[in-house]
Amino acid sequence: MTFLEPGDPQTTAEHLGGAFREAFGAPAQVVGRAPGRVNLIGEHTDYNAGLVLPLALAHATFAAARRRTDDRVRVRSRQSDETWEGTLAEASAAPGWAGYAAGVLWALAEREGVPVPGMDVLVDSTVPLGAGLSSSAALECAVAVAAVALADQELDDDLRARLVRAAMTAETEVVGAPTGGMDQTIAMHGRGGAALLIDFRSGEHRPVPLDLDDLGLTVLVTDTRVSHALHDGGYASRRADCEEAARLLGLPSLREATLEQVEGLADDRLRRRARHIVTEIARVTATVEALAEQDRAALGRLFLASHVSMRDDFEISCEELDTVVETAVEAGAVGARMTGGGFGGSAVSLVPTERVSAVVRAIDARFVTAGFRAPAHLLGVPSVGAGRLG
Ligand code: GAF
Repeated sequence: MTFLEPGDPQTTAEHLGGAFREAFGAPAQVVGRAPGRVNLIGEHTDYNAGLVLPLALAHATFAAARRRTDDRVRVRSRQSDETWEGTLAEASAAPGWAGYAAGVLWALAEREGVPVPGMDVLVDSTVPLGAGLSSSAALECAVAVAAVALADQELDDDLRARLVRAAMTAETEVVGAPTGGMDQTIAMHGRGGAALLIDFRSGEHRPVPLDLDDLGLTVLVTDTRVSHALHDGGYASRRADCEEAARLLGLPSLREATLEQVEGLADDRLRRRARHIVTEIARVTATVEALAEQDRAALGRLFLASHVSMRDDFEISCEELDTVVETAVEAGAVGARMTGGGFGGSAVSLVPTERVSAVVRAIDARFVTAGFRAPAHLLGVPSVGAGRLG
């Protein structure tokens, strides 16, 4: 059974240090690390002022950096070997992956007033790219952490909040993906052994202990390897539908809507979109309660209801994701659902630990029979949020 491994952070950082010296001819001075995430439940609710319950993965992105004597920025990735170079001002228009890495430096300096020196940056990642596990936010946050470490700033709660905002600005304004903030928040505030309940109306978040041993469950994440991109039309059109539904109901956001109000919407598509949001927010609260009560059956029902809602009402699933969910449950998972933005990417299953091998084998076999590309699996171990290494 092979899982995508997160690797040991210190070893990854050492390799990155060696590669940095080769790429830029001098040693790195700091290394920032930021994790990917898997969302347990609460999908597309963040930009509706709702609730989400993600956990930070052990899989992470690392950014090694060195201060320059001029104000230029060079960012390079071990994944693509492409270098982007320019001034901080030019970073606001950096294309492709550099939009996240250099864009966040621009946002830190220009929007958050955080001093950012000229620097060379090399990144490496164990978060699978394009798998709906928030590799973009991990990239933004790892670079941001490295930048503030170079500027000798202490990463306290206030600075973490500014880094979250800068990472969101890079994503929405530089890359053009109108995302809601869950990924950046969990990357900066993740806790070992806990999921994070984030309330996007109050802006508050708190850890929700996730004692998987006590529950006898493993969080299995399956990447369908169907490509998923947040800057194409699907994500933005769901967001526009939600905003239109709230407007028609005369509400500031769907967080304020009741199911009764939503069922009264005349437009079938908007009614279904809004129904997903209202029921999904309620499922987040119910999941937190089920975790506290260690009620595995309730967790399973909530996961499946969430998946059905995303498949039928929000229409963001795909055949491969539906296949993972169906097969995982048939092979013994307590519950399973697609996770993240949708249109491909990953599913998350809660699997009795002794059934993990059987579930993985069943999914792999079903993908072969269906003629799908082989999926990849990893274990969702709740891990710590972004920080400086060493
Ligand atoms: C993506 C977005 F980036 C998040 O903000 C969130 O909306 C998620 O999709 C869906 O829950 O990861």
